[in-house]
Amino acid sequence: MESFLNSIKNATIKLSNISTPIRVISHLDTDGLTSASIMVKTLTKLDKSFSLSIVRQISQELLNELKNEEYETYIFLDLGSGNLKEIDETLKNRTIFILDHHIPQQHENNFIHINPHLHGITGPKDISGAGVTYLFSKTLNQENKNLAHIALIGAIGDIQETKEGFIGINKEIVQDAVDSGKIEVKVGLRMFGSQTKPLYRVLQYSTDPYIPGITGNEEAATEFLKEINIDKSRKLIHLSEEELKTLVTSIIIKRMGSETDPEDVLGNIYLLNDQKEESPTKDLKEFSTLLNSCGRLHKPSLGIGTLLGDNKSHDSALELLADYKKELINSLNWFYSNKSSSKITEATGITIINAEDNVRDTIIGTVTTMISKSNIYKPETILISLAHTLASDTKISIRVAGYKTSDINVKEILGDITQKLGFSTGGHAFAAGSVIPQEKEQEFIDLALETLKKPTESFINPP
Ligand SMILES: [Mn+2]
Repeated sequence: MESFLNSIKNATIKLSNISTPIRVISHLDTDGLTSASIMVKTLTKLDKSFSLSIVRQISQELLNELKNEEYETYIFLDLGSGNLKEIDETLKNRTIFILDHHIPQQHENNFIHINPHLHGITGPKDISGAGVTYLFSKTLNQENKNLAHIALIGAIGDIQETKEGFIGINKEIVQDAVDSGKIEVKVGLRMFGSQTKPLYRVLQYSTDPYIPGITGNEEAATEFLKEINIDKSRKLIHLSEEELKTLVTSIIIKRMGSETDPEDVLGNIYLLNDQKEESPTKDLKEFSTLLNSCGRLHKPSLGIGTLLGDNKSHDSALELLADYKKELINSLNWFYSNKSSSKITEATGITIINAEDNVRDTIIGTVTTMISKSNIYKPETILISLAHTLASDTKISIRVAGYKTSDINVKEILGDITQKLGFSTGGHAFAAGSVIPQEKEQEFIDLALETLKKPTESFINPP
C-alpha cells in the first residue's frame, strides 16, 4: 500500500508541473464516467485546461486520432493498463498518465502509471478505476475527500461491493465518504430498487439474494406479499420497522433448505445525504445504474453532468433511464421470441446468441447477464452473445448461467478462443467481452461450439 501511495504522490507532483492543456480519455462504463467526473472536478479546481473524451475501449484508430492532436499530456482513466504497447508505440514523446485498475500488460514504458497491481494489490474488489482516480485527487488536495462517494459509485458499477460491504481500499473510501458527510451507510435488505421500485418488483428481480420460488416470478412475489400483509406497491424504504422484520424473516424462511446461508439477506445500503428520498440518485446502487444507462445509450455527458450536479443533465438522464429499460425489455423479448430460431444455438453446456443488429452492442452484455440469472439455462452453462457494432464489427459478450458465483473464469474461456482468431479479450472472470470483425463471426461461432460444447449427459456417465 505504501509503494502504491508513493507512486500516486509522485504522479501528483508531475501533474502539478504541467501547464499545457491536458487530454483526458476515460471509459464508457459507470466506473469510467465516475473516474472522469472526479478528474474533471480535480483539474477544474487546479485551474488546468483540459478536454475529455469517453470511449468504449482503446483501439488503434483512437490512438491514431489522439496522435494527430496537439496535446503534450494525456491522462487515461479506467483503461490503458491493458494497452501499454499500443499507447507507447503510437503516442511517442508525449507525457502519458494512466490511472487504471485492470491487469497491466507486460511492456517496458516510461509512463506515469498508477495501478494497484504494480504494487501487489491484486484483489478484484479492492479498488476501482474511480477509486484510483479518487486517491490521486485526494493526494493532490485533501479537500477532494468530498468526491469519495463518486468513487464508490464507480466501484459499485464494477460489481466490487460484496455481501460483506466494501473491502480493501474501497472500505477506506467509504470512511472518507462518511467523514465528509456525503453518505450514510445503513443496514437493510440487500436488494436493488428500494428507493424507486414497488416491493413486488424488488422481490421479483432479486437475484442476489435469491429467493427460491419468487425471484423471476411476478405472480409469486405478489402472492408472497399478500400472505404477509404488505401492500405490493409500497416501496421498501417506506416499510415500518415491524413490517421490515416480517419481510426479512419471511424471506429467510423461503430461503431455508435450498440456500447455504439463508440469513444472508441483509447488507449495507449507501445513501447520499443531499439527494431526495425516492430519487434514483439517492441510493448509490441505483445511481450506478443510471450512469450505466447513460453510457450504454451513448450519452455519457448526461451521466457526467449528473455527477457534476447539473440539474438539466439529471432530468435528461432520468428520461434516458426509462429509454434504457424499454430497450432492455425489447432486447429480452427478441431473445425469447427467437429462442428456437437459427440465431440462437443451444447445445449442452453452451448457448450462443447471435443477435446481429437486433440488440445494441452496448447493451448485449447486460442482456446476457439478465439471461444468465433468469433460470432458463442450467447453472454453469456458458452463454455467449454477439451483436453488430456501428463500426461493422461484432461485439462478443460471455457470461455463465446461475445466480451463484461460479468458479468458471469466462475471461479465460473467451480469451482462448479469440486468441486463435488473433483478437484479445477484456473484462473480468465473471463477465468478459471482445470485438472481432464481422467477417470472423461464423468462424468464431464454429470455434466456440467446437471448444465448449460438452458431450451429452449419457456420455458423461458411462454405463
Ligand atoms: Mn473499472
